[in-house]
Amino acid sequence: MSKNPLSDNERLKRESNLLRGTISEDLKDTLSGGFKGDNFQLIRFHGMYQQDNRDIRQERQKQKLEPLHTVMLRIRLPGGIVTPQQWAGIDRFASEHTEYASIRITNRQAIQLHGVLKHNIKPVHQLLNSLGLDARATAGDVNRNVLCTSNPVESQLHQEAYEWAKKISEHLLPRTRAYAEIWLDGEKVQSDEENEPVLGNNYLPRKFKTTVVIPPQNDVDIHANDLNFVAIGDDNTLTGFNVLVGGGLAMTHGDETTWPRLATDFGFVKKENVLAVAEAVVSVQRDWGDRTNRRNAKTKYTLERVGTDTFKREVEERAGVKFVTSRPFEFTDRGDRIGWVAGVDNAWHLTLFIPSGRLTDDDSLNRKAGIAEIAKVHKGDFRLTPNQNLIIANVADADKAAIEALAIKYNLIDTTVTVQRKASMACVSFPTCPLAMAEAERALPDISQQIDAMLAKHDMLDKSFVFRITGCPNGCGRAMLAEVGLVGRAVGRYDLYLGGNSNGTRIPRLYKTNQPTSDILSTLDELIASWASQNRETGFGDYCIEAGIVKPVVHSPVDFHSA
Ligand code: SRM
Ligand code: SF4
Repeated sequence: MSKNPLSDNERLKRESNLLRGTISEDLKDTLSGGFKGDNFQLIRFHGMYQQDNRDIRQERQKQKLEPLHTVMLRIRLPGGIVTPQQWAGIDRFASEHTEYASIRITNRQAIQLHGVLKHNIKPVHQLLNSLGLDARATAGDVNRNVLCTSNPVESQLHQEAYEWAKKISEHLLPRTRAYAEIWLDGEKVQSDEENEPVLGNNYLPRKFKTTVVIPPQNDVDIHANDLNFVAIGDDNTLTGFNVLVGGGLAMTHGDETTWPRLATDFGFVKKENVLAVAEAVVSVQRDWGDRTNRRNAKTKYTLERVGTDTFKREVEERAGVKFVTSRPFEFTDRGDRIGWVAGVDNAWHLTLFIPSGRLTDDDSLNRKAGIAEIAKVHKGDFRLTPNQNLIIANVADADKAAIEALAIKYNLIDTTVTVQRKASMACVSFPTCPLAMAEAERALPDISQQIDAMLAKHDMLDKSFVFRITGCPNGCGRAMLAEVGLVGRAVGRYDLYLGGNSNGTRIPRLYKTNQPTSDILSTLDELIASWASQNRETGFGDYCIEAGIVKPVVHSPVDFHSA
């Protein structure tokens, strides 16, 4: 383990009195809209990030005004399931009490509310509590929202897999009463009466991400995650899970000690061992992760430093479980099936394409109002997908026509959206993300249109490739698992990565760096032309490898940064 001093985040976690800090006192300070000192970071463990609108930052600076501080609040939704009543409550709050009046579906099946003013923070936590929801551990150095393959349509395994996602989420939550005390006026407890048996009183070295996935779908993008449970069934009965550890996508421009990494296969475990294995993986990372350098603190770096066999043996020892050889499985797809599908249980499910997961009534489309109207009559539930879309799930035959009429009325069904647009994703980026270097969500519509035009030119509109833009190398848009990925460098400039594959099991390689958007599009135009003329039946990412345009990344810690 490194002899370097611990990072300052370690001090603040240690001194935080199990995540309380002085947040309650800070809330009373109405002179500033922001949080002071350690509280700025500590509120993340309670599911919030302090932000300001970057579009108006300079203007406020000129006027000698403090940035207009608000928080972005992320709601915890394991497996992305929300009831219509919960949706209605969230929608009302977003409309009446947030700066942007939007609901943002994230690519980890959560909901983000941007622009919550300080005096509205406590009320929103209380509202969530009254709806049976919370924002616990959706940010900070803890296990985040647990993903589960969202599509209930194709698999008998879904309900049980979803129950496991919920159980894992609950099991790995912080146990501190800080959240209840600060936001819900819960009874105060002496923190020395409390402990964090799983996460440890200093919490984890870095964020930690977990999924439950049902092949052949890889909608959750397992290789972006620290810990993955791949559901294995016999005769439609769940028997257990293959476990894959140590995926992650973030990197830092110019720092070759950082890289995206695919998760490593540890083997199969029976379903009754899931919580023990989850706890053991978390606890090994808790104890062995690097707490001196946050850039190298995630599980992927711990695995490479100590060796995957050593890490795996320690997990077996702590869990009291032996991994056996993984059961065969195959991923064939990551996208959502937009439109109506009858599920295995004969209920109907309508998947709506929501551009970048953004629901707002600020445009003429009124999609946010549309979902609110559907919530008033819908008797099933809503499911958020890791592709930032929304499923109106479990609709009875008799209710189908009414739901569809509302979806059409509020522009939620758009038959002109191309397959390529559906396979494209962007992170939030400007104006709310403080780390953004280039546009992503706001740039995607225009870039997508131009890519569609290129495909049309070559009579390829029925083809698509996974295309993703991320506003900085933190990689929230999962460009590092795209067939074509753009990673922001500066406003209007990106690195272009090529050669990932359609099912998300290969990391793409840098092809051109720091290019203006127009040059990236010209390059893509040429590449699509050669794909169309030479081998249009091969996926574009595979074509880039086969044609020698880029070499495949085989083991990224070793070869990601080589030419
Ligand atoms: Fe992310 C930080 C948005 C998925 C890697 N991410 C951020 C913050 C909170 C910026 C900040 O720290 O102040 C962004 C807020 C922007 C805003 O205004 O809303 C942000 N990340 C998002 C979301 C909303 C992107 C989206 O368009 O859907 C996703 C929220 C997921 C959720 O519900 O929890 C989101 N972030 C991801 C993913 C993809 C994934 O997990 O599947 C990644 C890459 C996978 C990984 O973790 O390796 C990702 N986000 C990061 C990182 C880099 C972490 C690292 O290992 O270094 C940061 C910065 C950090 O943690 O220091 C970050
Ligand atoms: Fe912000 Fe960067 Fe994440 Fe995009 S990738 S949301 S710009 S941190």
